[in-house]
Amino acid sequence: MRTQVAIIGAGPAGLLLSHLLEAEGVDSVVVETRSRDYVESRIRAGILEQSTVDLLTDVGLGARLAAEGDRHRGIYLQWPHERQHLDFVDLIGRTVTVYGQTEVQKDLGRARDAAGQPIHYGVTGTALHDLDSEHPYVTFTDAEGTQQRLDADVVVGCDGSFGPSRAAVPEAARQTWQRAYPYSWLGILADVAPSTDELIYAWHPNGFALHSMRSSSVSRFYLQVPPETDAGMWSDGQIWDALAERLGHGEAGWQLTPGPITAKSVLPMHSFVQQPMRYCRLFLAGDAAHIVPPTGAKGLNLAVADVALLAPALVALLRRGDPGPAGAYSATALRRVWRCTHFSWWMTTMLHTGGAGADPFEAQLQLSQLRWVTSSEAGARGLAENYAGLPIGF
Ligand code: RFL
Ligand code: PHB
Repeated sequence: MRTQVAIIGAGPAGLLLSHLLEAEGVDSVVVETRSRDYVESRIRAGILEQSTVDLLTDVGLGARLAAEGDRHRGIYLQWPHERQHLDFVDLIGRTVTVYGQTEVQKDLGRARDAAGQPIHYGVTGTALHDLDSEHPYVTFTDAEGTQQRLDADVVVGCDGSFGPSRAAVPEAARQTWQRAYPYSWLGILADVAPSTDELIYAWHPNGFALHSMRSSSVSRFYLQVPPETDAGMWSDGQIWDALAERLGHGEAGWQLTPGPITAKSVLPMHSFVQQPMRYCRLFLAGDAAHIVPPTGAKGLNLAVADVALLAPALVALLRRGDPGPAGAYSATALRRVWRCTHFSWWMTTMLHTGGAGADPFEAQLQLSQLRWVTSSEAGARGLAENYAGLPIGF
């Protein structure tokens, strides 16, 4: 097989890249280890920045998003006896939209179907070759068990944190940074109407809690738990009790409504950046190059921002023979990556508490910071600008 762009991974980064390239007349082939059902049902992010919504809309992927997405003006930040609303529209004139990654993934899948896009699901043994030559290629075994070779002008690693692309950059040519956080999130999905109109991020001495949602009848919640937690250790009753305690803010008139839990999982929290995001004929985009803890809701948005920058760069390279934008891709993308890495780290460390052995000094600093970002216009604007999104190309 031969294509212009070999894309590894059919997550949001890989499928959106293939969509953007096709609109500009550049062909691509996508290879993916999982099944289509699996990638379209895996529950992950839920919040789209305005720039993500604008981009998806501009490229013809906005119809269902406009009909079913729920636009929010802001978020609540809370700590015991206080719940404060930050109104992003008043602060910076931007909104965020609740629309699950599962839905983005389905919209992208349908658009690729309509375009007759070749996507190889269920492949094994993906390997990258000759990236430092003019003729890179990818090999894999397809779902029928046949060995395949895909020749391309460039290879793009959109294969998330467990794929082979990031390690295909020779060690001497890459630099990585990482931070593991001493807690995880227990996430649940419940068939119950949200008990809030907008997301609640709660600081609590027992640990952070987040009330999010997917629709008017489906709620999403997260609880800070110790890193070695097994989701099975928490009964449904214990989860609802912990959520009610941490999300309650001591005011009469607010109650958390529990409901049937339909999914339960634990996700570790870490930060990771690898640079550069280009090595010869290999480009990295999305989680393949960087991971953020989910507290700032940045992971999916950052993957979209990478690809929004990479697609025109590849079009310039492959259609016009102009290497300029592709040469600038890594440095430009990394500016936003580091901004979001900082913001996600900052939200995470402001909101998570130490549990047993907690440092009482640190807790006071966190509470002081929370009071400042909710009472100072300058503080609130800084958070709003980072959360609701910097413009594409920042
Ligand atoms: P993805 O979505 O991980 O897609 C990468 C794809 O590459 C495939 N792949 C391979 N394909 C071929 N050959 C191989 N050898 C391959 N190895 C892997 C994978 O099967 C997969 O389909 O990366 P992408 O496209 O960069 O998109 C990034 C986002 O998915 C990610 O940033 C967010 O979902 C992060 N994230 C969350 N972000 C939030 O903002 N809020 C959340 O609540 C949230 N929850 C999560 C998350 C990420 C999770 N992961 C990665 C474990 C929950 C989880 C569990
Ligand atoms: C989610 O709805 O899954 C979600 C929302 C906001 C976050 C993280 C996850 O910061």
